Amino acid sequence: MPPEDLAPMDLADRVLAGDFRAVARAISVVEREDPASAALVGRLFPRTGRALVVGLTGAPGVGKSTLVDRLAATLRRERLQVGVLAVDPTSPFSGGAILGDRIRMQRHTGDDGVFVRSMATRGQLGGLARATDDARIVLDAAGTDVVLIETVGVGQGEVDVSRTADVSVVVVAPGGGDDVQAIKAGIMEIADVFVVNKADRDGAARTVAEIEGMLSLRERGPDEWRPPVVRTCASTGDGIEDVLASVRRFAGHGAAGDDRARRRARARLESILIRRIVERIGARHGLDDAIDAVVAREVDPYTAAGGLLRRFAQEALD
Ligand SMILES: Nc1nc2c(ncn2[C@@H]2O[C@H](COP(=O)(O)OP(=O)(O)O)[C@@H](O)[C@H]2O)c(=O)[nH]1
Ligand SMILES: [Mg+2]
Repeated sequence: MPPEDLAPMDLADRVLAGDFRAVARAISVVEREDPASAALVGRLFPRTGRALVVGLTGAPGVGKSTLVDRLAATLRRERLQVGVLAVDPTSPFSGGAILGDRIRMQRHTGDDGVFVRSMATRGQLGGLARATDDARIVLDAAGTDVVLIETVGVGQGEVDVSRTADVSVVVVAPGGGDDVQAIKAGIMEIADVFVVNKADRDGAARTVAEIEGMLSLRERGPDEWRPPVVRTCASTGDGIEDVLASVRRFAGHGAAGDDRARRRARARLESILIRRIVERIGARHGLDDAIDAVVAREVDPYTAAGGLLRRFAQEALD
């Protein structure tokens, strides 16, 4: 039976058997938040927890896709199953970056050990982080050893997406003073490993020095992780092994991983709770009326929210 026609439980079983077509189908299901999502994730979740999820974040053009391609090839030589998720909110499906990724990744198509997928953007970034987190569950359950997630680091939403990873790699290239500015503006905190790609270009040493300079300004406890700065030339493959070694070292640095898993679980639970409560309040307790009242300045937002919550809680007690 084609995966499109399968009931969620049968689809889940095919995913667990490692069937790539079923994996693709299951990711579509979670991506559009099909009603079958919850049942599917519920079935898959107990069989997850094995995959190492690596996020690569950085400005467009720094070489993330080229790096991902090289990393995937290296992991394949170790006979590991690899999943690649390309998440690029600045570029909807018609956009150049994803098309480029598709073409570049074709080197791996036909290789049963690499699953490549672009995540569609449905407008809001919160949705993208959620969909990526669910896609991670699908790939993990399907027996993927390493999931590589490529995201464009331009705003807060991308930081959210990168937090779905166990290890966050921030990629920069020399020449763009912009890149280092961007790091200062926020992605600094999420980096577990820095990669200065295009090390064949002038200015690579300076970019490394700038990042090292920023890192040395931060105080750290004796056992606290200090992000290494790795130089690569993704187009030739130089430094790829070092990136992998740094990623694995971070993954083995226990405490950090537990903390991250907890934060991720909290974010997931909170967002599901908020969504469900808002949906229920909206459907039964007059969220739209309250919105009208706030717009008309008949009531302030705190009082309106308090009233809605009271009615919601009252119903739960009845
Ligand atoms: N000189 C040089 N060019 C590179 C390197 N890595 C990638 N590129 C090129 O930079 C361009 C952008 O790479 P891409 O992987 O698409 O960047 P992304 O937008 O971050 O995914 C492509 O033309 C690559 O061939 C490198 O290490 N050195
Ligand atoms: Mg790319």
